[in-house]
Amino acid sequence: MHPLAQRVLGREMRATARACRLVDDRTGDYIDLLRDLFPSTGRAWTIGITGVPGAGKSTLTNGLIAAFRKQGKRVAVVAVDPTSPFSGGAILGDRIRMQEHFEDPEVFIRSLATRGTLGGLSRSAGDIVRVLDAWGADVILVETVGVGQDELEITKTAHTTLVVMAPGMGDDVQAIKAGILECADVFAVNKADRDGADSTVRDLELMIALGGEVTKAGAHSRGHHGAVLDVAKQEVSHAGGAWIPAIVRTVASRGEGTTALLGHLEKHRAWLSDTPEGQARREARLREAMRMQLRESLLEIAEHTLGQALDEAVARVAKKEIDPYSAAEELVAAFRSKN
Ligand SMILES: Nc1nc2c(ncn2[C@@H]2O[C@H](COP(=O)(O)OP(=O)(O)OP(=O)(O)O)[C@@H](O)[C@H]2O)c(=O)[nH]1
Ligand SMILES: [Mg+2]
Repeated sequence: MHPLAQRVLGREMRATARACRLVDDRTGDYIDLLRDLFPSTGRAWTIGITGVPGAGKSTLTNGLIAAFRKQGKRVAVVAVDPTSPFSGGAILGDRIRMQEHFEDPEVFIRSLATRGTLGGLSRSAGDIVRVLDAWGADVILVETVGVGQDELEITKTAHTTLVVMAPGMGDDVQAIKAGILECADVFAVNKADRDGADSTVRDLELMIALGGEVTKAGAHSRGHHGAVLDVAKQEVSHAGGAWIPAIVRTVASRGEGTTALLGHLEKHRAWLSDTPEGQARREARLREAMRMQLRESLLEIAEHTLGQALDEAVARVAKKEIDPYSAAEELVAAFRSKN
């Protein structure tokens, strides 16, 4: 067994931090480490927390940590900052907001910097979640900044997804609704102490009511993501066992609404484990994670196998000697012949 794996399973904080770093950097024998940890995973409940910048995700996360700690649960937090690993701003802010929990040996907080590759961020996040699962976390909160494609990918690997909104962001609701509907299980309308919370709640209610239509349109335009969307469509149209996203008003800075929020998150967790629809959703998400892993692995193998040929193809396309479609076909043929 990987020496670090043993120590992660022994719940050593320092070793777990090192394991996370190894996995985040993807250096050395990190795959061996993940392989050894895998049998001890599957126990943790992963909650993805996403939403527009400044909506109050970290403040809410902080409240949730406290609530889970009260229940005696071990909590891990992964703060994903897809902007820049060097800006440090958001992460520093998160650290300040969560610092009361830094001394708690039952709380593990880890920031994750982005890596350049497409899908790299979500894969790293998924792998780190597995490390923390093996460490013995009961709950893993994954906070991502923003609502871009990367964040949606990350939330797809979570069991339960919380989307944090704040008043006065109506236009953002419009802009992100297709993506959000696919993944939101619970909405927190935070900063409910401010004007406009009611109208944000109404926007969301309307969006959920129209959900079937929106999701259908989404499924049409993004047919290749079929598996996940089909499940989403079912949830919306089969009212019986369907999960209808809950909306909770919160004032995170005063800890208001946290209990109600926790209640809805727990309901969703029960739905996942106790209903056929919930189980189908879990499977769809596992499949999505598998596809992500496969995509990266295949690309890595292909790049390795093709080596020079890939660069040559790029050069030929640049010189317009060949179109990119034919070049890709040639590369696939070359790859096939070598395997
Ligand atoms: N009035 C009010 N302010 C709040 C509330 N919740 C959080 N804030 C404030 O809003 C600001 C942003 O909160 P964060 O928790 O950092 O928000 P975030 O979504 O994590 O922000 P990023 O990670 O930068 O995207 C902070 O100054 C909070 O104190 C609330 O319920 N009401
Ligand atoms: Mg934050």
